[in-house]
Amino acid sequence: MAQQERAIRTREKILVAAAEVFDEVGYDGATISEILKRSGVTKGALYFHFTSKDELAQAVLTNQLASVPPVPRQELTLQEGLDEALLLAYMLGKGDPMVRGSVRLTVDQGAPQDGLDRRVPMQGWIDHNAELLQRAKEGGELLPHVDVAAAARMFVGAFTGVQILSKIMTGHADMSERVTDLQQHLMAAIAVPGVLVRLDFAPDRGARVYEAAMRQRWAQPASA
Ligand code: XVR
Repeated sequence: MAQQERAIRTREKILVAAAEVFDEVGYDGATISEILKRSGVTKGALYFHFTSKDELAQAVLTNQLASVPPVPRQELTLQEGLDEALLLAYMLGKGDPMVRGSVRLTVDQGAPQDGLDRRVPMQGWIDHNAELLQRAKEGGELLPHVDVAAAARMFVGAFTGVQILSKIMTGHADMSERVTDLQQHLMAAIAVPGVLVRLDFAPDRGARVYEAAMRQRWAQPASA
């Protein structure tokens, strides 16, 4: 059991190092030898867990949703969705390696045949948003015309767009403000008026959600 835990920690260390390198130099510029150096694990350990750069990158992509801790429950489901967006914006801005590396791998076009499946994290967010919006609908938080599947994709596409814009314009320094703008526009299009006025869009909310999410994560037994 202790041995199994050690293996999990070693795998995690390798993934964080890989994400760091992918964030800094992109998929094409990354080398296994640099990832190995960063990770501080032995060559044998690295090759036990991953046999190629492609496998490392795919694992970082697959880990994207799990690298954002669950946000604390809120009375309004739409506030939880908003909190997830502000939390993700905050983690990108503060330089969380897993989040940054994984997001860069997702949006970089890369060589035409680099073989990475970038749909994995994108489909994960779409499904996650659809589930959250469906709960919001059942709780009477959504305007009657809202198409849950369409809105779920709009949130992912719009977040990705402002993320790229913010990276180009400010190196992610204004991520929280851009995500607040985006959420104000999208929420106004889907929330009933009584819910819309109760939502807290404050850009600095992301930092507070992060602290609360981390406390909550450590207070719970480790799981998926
Ligand atoms: O769907 C998302 C949230 O509901 C907020 C709107 C976030 C989607 C993030 C997608 C990720 C991949 C590329 O960000 C990128 O820029 C949590």
